[in-house]
Amino acid sequence: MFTVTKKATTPFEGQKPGTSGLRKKVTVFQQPNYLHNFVQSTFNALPAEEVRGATIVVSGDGRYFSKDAVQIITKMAAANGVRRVWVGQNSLMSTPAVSAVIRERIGEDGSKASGAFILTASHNPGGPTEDFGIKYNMGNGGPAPESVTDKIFSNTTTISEYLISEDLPDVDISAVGVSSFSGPEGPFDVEVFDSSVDYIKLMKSIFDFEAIKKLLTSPKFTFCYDALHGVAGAYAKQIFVEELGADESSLLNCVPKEDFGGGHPDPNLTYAKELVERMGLGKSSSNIEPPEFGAAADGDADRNMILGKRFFVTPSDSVAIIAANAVQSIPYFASGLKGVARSMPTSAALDVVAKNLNLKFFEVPTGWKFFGNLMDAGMCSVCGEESFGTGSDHIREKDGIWAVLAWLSILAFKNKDNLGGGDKLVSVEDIVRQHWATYGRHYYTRYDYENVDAGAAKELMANLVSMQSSLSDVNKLIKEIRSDVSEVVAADEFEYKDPVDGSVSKHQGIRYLFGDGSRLVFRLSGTGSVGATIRVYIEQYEKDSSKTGRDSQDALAPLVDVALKLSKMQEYTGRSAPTVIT
Ligand code: VG1
Ligand code: CO
Repeated sequence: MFTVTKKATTPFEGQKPGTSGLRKKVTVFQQPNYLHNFVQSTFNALPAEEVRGATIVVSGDGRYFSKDAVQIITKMAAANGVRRVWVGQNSLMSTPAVSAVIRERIGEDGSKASGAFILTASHNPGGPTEDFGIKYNMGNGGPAPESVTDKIFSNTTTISEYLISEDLPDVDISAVGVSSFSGPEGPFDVEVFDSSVDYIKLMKSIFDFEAIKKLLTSPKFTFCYDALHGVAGAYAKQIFVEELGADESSLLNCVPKEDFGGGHPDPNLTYAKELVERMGLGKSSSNIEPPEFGAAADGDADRNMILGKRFFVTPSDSVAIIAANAVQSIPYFASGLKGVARSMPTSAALDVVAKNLNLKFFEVPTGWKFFGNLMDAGMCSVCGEESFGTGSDHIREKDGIWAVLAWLSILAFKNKDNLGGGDKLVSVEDIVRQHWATYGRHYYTRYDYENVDAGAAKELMANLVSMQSSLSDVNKLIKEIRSDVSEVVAADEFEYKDPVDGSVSKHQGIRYLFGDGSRLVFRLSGTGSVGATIRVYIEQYEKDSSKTGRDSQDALAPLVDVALKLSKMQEYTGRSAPTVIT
């Protein structure tokens, strides 16, 4: 029988969960008691019945330190009276799969999970000198709301002891099966399982796999999926190759690795280099014909990048296009959409679709946790963020593989009559251009300045806020910078009142709104682990269908100029160029 020990500890500074949990360097997490303090603070923030006697999930993207963390959290769960811990084989479970497991999985004895520790730093690099992360998801499958994360943080500042069962043996997480133990309060089980079973079942209940299979096995269609060595690889082979008949050679980097093969597991044009080359968007001019469709995922597989042949789909367009086509193409949505939502910095492409289709529409702060309340209340079916996050109310996280299946469904629907004959396929690019012709185009780009001095970043933001008090001064400045840019008509810091529970979130990004519908948004990232990251979001709407075919960076050049000079980017940060442009 295992025992329970009470260990004395002292608080660590800076354990405040950010946009999506606590993310720090692995070396920070490896300090004695660091992880323990955060886990105990989380247990203490939850209602007793969600800990004592409960079933919780512990898993993640498999990054370095995950295996150690699983053992530590399991021993602490046992000591805190948890009845059962569910672990993905080899500690692997994508963030969307965790959400699905919380919502859908029923254990052999009828048990259901009340929440999950997700071990991931998402799109941040992994390895002994890189990042680790942890976040807690609730019984609805979604990230803990601010009320809970605030309580976790406040607990971390006063913690003096934690509970752990040190004599509970390490569990072999490489093999599927249940290990049963007995403790002072009765039995304690650890069940290791392969979450792809639950996840694939859910995907099959949403999409028409037969229709997608016809597309993927058509000799006219070619496909490529890059997991960037993240956890998506654990699902990709089964879904795309075994279920849907894609060729095995269409999978790139689909073996999950603790350090993501040394790469940056962020699916964008900068970091998904291999895929970008293969899709004909790279610098090398290969004469191999690129595939019709390409996609990539981030470390924990909740993000997606969608590419056509030599064509990039912006995430803001992607969610708008999925929303516009969902009812016809995806069985799950056949009876209509309950509403749609986007994060504030995401372009207004979705707004135009909502207006045209007469759908309820919501604009929420950055981060997935704000979508969950709307979905739980039956107000939102499809949502997305500019940061390569797209999803629906099938779970309460964004879902990278879901987004790929959504796009394949749209392609399958549009091509259902021309897969066999000599007709040309409707391509990803055709779909996007058609969408722009119908709804207009939102030119969009994001500039990221990573790892800048935190003090300088704060000052830059404070200056942008203080300038908002005089728009006439702002407009004078803008006229000096670029006379071809329209006037700022409103400027504020975005504030969100949750329509379901009335909670208010302030300081969610600095906005400058222009007369012609253009927008500049400035935010500090809440997911980095060192220094500060400044994000600048630049958007311009073009309704005239004869002008929607321009190069995006060309079209946005005047606004970019204004954004950088107005914010005095170089003056404050010393940077003459951003780290990443998406
Ligand atoms: C970033 C993105 C945000 C996203 C968050 C989590 O946050 O901007 O849209 O929800 O990452 O994504 P921030 O605060 O750094 O801008 V990730 O894939 O955890 O999965
Ligand atoms: Co992620």
